[in-house]
Amino acid sequence: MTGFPKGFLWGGAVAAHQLEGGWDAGNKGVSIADVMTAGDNETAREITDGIIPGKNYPNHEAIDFYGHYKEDVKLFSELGLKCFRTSIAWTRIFPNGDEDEPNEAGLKFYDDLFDELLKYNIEPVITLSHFEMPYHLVKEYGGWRSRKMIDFFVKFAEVVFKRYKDKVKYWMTFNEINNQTGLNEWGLFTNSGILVKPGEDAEKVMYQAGHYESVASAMAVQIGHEINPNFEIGCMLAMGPTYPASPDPKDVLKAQRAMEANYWFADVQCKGKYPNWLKRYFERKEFNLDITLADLDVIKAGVVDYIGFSYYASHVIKADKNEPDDYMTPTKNHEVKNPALVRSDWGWEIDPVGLRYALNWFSDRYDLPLFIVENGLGAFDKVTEDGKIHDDYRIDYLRKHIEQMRLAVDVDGVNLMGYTPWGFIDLVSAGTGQMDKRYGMIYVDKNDAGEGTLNRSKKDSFEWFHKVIETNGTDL
Ligand code: BGP
Repeated sequence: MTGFPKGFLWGGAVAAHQLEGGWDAGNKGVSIADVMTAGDNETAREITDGIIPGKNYPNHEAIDFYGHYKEDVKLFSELGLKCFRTSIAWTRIFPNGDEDEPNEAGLKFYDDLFDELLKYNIEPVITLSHFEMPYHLVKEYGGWRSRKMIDFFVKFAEVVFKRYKDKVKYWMTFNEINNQTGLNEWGLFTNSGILVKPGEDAEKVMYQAGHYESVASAMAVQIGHEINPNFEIGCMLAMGPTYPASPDPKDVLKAQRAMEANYWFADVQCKGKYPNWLKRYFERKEFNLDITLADLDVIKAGVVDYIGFSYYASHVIKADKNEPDDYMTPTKNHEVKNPALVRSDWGWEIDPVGLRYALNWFSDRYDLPLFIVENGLGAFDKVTEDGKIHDDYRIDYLRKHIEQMRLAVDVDGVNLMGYTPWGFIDLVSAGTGQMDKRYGMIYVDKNDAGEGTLNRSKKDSFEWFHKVIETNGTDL
């Protein structure tokens, strides 16, 4: 066994809107995350029209990393992190998104944060857009339904690439781009700032927005490489493999089609072209999307350097008897439970072997370096009488996933750059807008009602992960 390569990027991942707080500090503008309500498993989060006092609290204050970043980064260094994945809040740099000049106070905050990280030899890994676009762009332009978004995003990217060119090497353009535009059950594309209008073809809107985001991503990759040829700029996809429910060839084909439908962005961002099935699909559906020849050239020239992806769970799919031959109907309707797996408190199917499957799937298709930039267990943590959190369930989850990563590297020859578990410091959940779905190795004293001291403390998983990093993944 050779184990993980030297220089493997062990780290932790977060996103600006889920931990920073300081929602209006330093001239920051209002982001789409700032106007969202909290939800739970039954109630979906909603976008309110502007800020309604008391209703949009979760992301406003979060865990106030904005005010605590120095003590937090010190803790990250004690944990032994080699890298720290976060995003730059777009609204700190361009508060409305369409200004001519960037906001110096916002730029200065990230200068200070990156300096603090580098002081401890922690490499920043930066996502440009992580579910937090300026709300003004949603109101004025309809979010990613507008082509104008390409210019706004590329300008933002260029400004931060230039400013941090000597501090940041690893970048990603859009967090979970296949989720940004993903249709969800509420027909609301929160992540791309699109509210579907009654009577509108939601699927068409989604593909159009996905195209504009793909062009913007490819432009940013090209500009980034011009600014600093040493930049490593990746895509970022939400990966959850889909298995067939049975050996029935219809189920197998259905699962294959579901994988294509979920990961076509990878073809666009890694191969620089649309897959054939999707081009045919656009024609058959008569979408007549706004896709120009110049756009296709941009996409071709802006392929990424690596594939970043999140991995939490896998899915199982079943073809229904009256399945139309195109096999491309929304996958959710056909999902079934996997009897071989147990589920998290939130019903996510825990599947470490699926991570090895996912690594091989990406590796075989794209032959690019891979970076697992999110993985982890959302759970209810209990502070016990000794004042500690004994999260052996989290250790067990992470250990089993790291074991599968190691097999993928050692046995399958996958080129894996690093591993940054999600929410390694407790933060606001993107799905529920609540604090109680915790992923952290660092506990933050704050509850769903927004009460708590904000004190940070180490869970058992903290010491465990520290040892994992120290031994480069050999002592699990
Ligand atoms: C991913 C997002 C993260 C994060 C994570 C966990 O989709 O990129 O922002 O929140 O999921 O999801 P949740 O917070 O809903 O548990």
